[in-house]
Amino acid sequence: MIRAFETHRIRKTRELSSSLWTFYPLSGEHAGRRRLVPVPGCWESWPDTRTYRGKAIYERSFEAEGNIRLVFKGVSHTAKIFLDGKQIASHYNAYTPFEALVTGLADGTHTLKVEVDNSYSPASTLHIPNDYQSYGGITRSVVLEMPGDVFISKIHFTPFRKSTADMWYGAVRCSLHALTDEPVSGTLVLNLNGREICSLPVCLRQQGEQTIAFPVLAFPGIKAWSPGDPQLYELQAIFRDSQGNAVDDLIERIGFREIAVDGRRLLLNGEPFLIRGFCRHEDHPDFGCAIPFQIMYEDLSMMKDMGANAVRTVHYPNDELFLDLCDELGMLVWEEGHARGLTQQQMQSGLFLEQSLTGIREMVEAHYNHPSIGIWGFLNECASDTLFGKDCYQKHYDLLRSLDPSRPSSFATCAKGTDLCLGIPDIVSFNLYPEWYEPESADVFFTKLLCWIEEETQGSGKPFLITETGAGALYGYRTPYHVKWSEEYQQTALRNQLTAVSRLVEERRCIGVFLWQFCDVRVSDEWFFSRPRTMNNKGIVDEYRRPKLAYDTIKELWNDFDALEDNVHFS
Ligand code: ADA
Repeated sequence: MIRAFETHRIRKTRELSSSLWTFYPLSGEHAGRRRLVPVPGCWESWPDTRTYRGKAIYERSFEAEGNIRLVFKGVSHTAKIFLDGKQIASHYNAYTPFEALVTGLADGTHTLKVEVDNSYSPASTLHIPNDYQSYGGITRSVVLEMPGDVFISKIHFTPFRKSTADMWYGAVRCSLHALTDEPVSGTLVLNLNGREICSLPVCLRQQGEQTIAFPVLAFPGIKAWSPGDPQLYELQAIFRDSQGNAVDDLIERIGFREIAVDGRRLLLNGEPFLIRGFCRHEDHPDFGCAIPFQIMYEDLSMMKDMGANAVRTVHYPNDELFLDLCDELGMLVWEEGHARGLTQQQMQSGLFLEQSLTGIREMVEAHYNHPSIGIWGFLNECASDTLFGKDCYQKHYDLLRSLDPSRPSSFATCAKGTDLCLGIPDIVSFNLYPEWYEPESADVFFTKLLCWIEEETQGSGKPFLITETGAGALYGYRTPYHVKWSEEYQQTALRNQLTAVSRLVEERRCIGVFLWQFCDVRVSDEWFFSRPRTMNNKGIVDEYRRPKLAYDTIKELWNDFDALEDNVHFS
């Protein structure tokens, strides 16, 4: 399954995933041993390769002729793509999509070979041993597209209102890609829910991509998107040639919503928005990071059942299918660029800046149109307490701003008392673990931190968000002694943390919280010393999504947040 909706009605496409591919590792005990494996999937899910770190080959054949575009939604973590023995693309980073374009392919059967590498090495600055697992494999879907000589490569839709009036407007840009040297003219048409709303004559004079901006469009009678009422519309761009034949199309699902920072408040469609969210890793014991659609749905339903209205995609961009579900089911998303816990020394590695900024660019480009994405996140808990780090943070913020001025961006830090970067983001966001790593009560701890932010940093006057809080519990470990790692301890810690957050919300000093974390996740072996079971056990549900005691507590407390939200609205 590629997306939760149809993305083309004219362009011919075929899914190459949702099928078995030939697979073999290139080194280790089982080097060269061929077998059939499912794509998408992680090789850690199969007996011979549960602990394999290295290179492996995936192969399959397909029939095609003419122009083809192979779209890989995610390969973990480094990919080299070969078609009929010739390399046609390469890509680093498991969590962003990429494509390979080939023209003039002869009619017949072609062999696609993907070399996948999940090694830790100096060539990989973001996939490193960490407090989550970097898996190996073709972990998201693969699509074969067969475009004509012109295809629409992107639609870029930005909704806005003038003041807070009811009328919605949209800025639409389309990128067209010509695969021929001959000039091509035609018409670019936009349809909203099947009805034409605009068309423009276009002339492509040379090969390559050209971006066309439509004049600002007014959209009367639109219903806005919000988590409580996630209204979606279908925006289809069609390219017609000079004879009027429909040559190519691209469909996006859009929503009309505005997200903005106003003083200390976060506004969604002009109204204060209170975040009740979960941090969620793409992780499951049976599937690694290649999460099936049904599990994505189940995760979101459990979050909603507890009263959540938001999700933070720690610590990397997520599968588009998950974002499609957030759009459709109504969840505000903090989507995060890939980087967790890097020291200054790691950030100084030659490749870091290029790999991290490329990841940001690819994330925004691929996910720009999702109405559910409300905040872009970057550089979780990296060296924001050093001058070198500050320069990197500024570069990331500036890039995000230039790619998307329509959404706020922020980073999650834990540098209490030492962060040098709080002047940079639109929202000041902290990961805080009172009553777990920190002995102080949540109430005292949050208050002290806020005083420091307000009195001594450039974060003063900005919205304040808690991007992580929580405590560990081993599923099924129940004891009357209230010790750490018990379900009872986690339940109490979360109750205290959430009660302290709601007090800050009442005082208009906090815009909400993302709990750490939705489910228990596997971590790298190197993290065993502070992670029983080599898992991060702060999930509210365990890795199989079985609820711990804290589940009902959150559900109860987030009901109270509903009342708080009304209160914030009327202030
Ligand atoms: C951090 C970090 C998370 C996780 C968490 C924890 O705040 O951002 O990735 O490691 O701590 O469980 O300690």
